[in-house]
Amino acid sequence: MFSTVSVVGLGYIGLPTAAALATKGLDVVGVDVNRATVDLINAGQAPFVEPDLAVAVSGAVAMGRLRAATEAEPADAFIIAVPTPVGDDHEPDLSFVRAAAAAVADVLQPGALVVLESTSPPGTTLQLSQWLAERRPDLTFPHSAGAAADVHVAHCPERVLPGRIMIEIVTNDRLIGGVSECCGARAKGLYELFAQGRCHVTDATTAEMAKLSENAFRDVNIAFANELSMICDKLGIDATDVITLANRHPRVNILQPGPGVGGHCIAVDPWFIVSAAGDQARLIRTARQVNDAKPAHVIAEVSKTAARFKDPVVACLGLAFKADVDDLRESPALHITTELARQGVGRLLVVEPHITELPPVLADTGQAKLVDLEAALQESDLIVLLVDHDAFRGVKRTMLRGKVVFDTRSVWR
Ligand code: SAJ
Repeated sequence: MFSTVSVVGLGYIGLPTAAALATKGLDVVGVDVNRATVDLINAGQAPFVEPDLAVAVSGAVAMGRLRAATEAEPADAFIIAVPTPVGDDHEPDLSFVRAAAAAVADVLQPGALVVLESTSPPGTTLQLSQWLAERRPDLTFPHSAGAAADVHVAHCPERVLPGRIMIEIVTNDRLIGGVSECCGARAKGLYELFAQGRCHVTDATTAEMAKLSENAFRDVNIAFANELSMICDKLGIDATDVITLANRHPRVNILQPGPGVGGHCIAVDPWFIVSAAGDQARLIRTARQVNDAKPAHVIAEVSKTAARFKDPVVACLGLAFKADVDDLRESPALHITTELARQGVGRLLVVEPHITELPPVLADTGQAKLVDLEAALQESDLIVLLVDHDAFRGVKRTMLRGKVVFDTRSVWR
């Protein structure tokens, strides 16, 4: 039985999960180190843009089912949803998981369940169990005590798509990896309280690897599309035509090339596999390299063309890592725009409907100005479409007349 659940980490995964549990009548305490996030949530507001999240948070807070705090408190179950980034060397950085483990360990009581939702390298959930045990020698844990353990530990990787989180958090199937069989069964009981998809139970390392495989699969497929687009640029033919025609085959489904792969998931998680099995993960590593090389290709193409103009005005449309989100993390669009500004290719007019001021990395170049779409279209010589936001799809083609257009997302065809 679960009546209180603590969600550690109130970001893109933790907060929607907390809201989903609270909506089902559980008492949820969200824990975050960021005081501003905690204050906003307690005021019934969501600290980032995600469809339907704001209403879920304000409803859950108003009903008294959800509150936030900066310190962990005892609960029947803990869900850890903290970042698992990679360092500059592409090695996993588990420091946030370790800090969350310490915070949870200090308030653990016998009978509690601890679930790791953060996408993690193989072996992390077992490691989590060990970290908890090191801090709580008075309790037993499943990596050593198995079914008899005082505390249950499991992995349940998040699998929701930014932009559709509130729908997918309920409808997606879940993978549940128990450190022991009874840990898996217990975690399944928790997720079945709000998940309508099936909960598939396995061991912790298999669940970790299955989640990483999902994102590596997508990364490899996007890399194929991006590589094709660079080949087509060299051959002077249109990659979108090539892909559209190839996709008329019943067993071919090539994804969309873009300015590169961004976000905190697909651009990161495949490195966990490379780190765990570098000699074997050759295709996965190469795909990462191909996708990481795409922004430089776009920058080179735009700079080459801009050099033909005297004092060109360049409109960069979109900074987010993908359509219709405000998330700039690991965004190729932001990287490309910043690099164009640093290289001084011209006066940059930046349009990003989901933000109100330029991020410091771009503002600090002193070369870019945030403007609205209409101004950018009117004043620019070159237009670089970097994100397929809905707001850009409706642009009248007459507005593009006489301009040089780089449509990296094939929106205006
Ligand atoms: N992209 C392309 N071409 C495409 C598809 C995507 O260039 O055809 C780019 C996007 O613009 C973006 C990046 O790839 O920069 C990733 O976007 P995405 O929409 O493919 O995925 P994410 O990172 O938003 O979410 C993924 C999802 N995983 C899979 O679809 C296998 C999601 O279900 C995961 O929960 C999420 O990673 C995660 O948190 O791991």
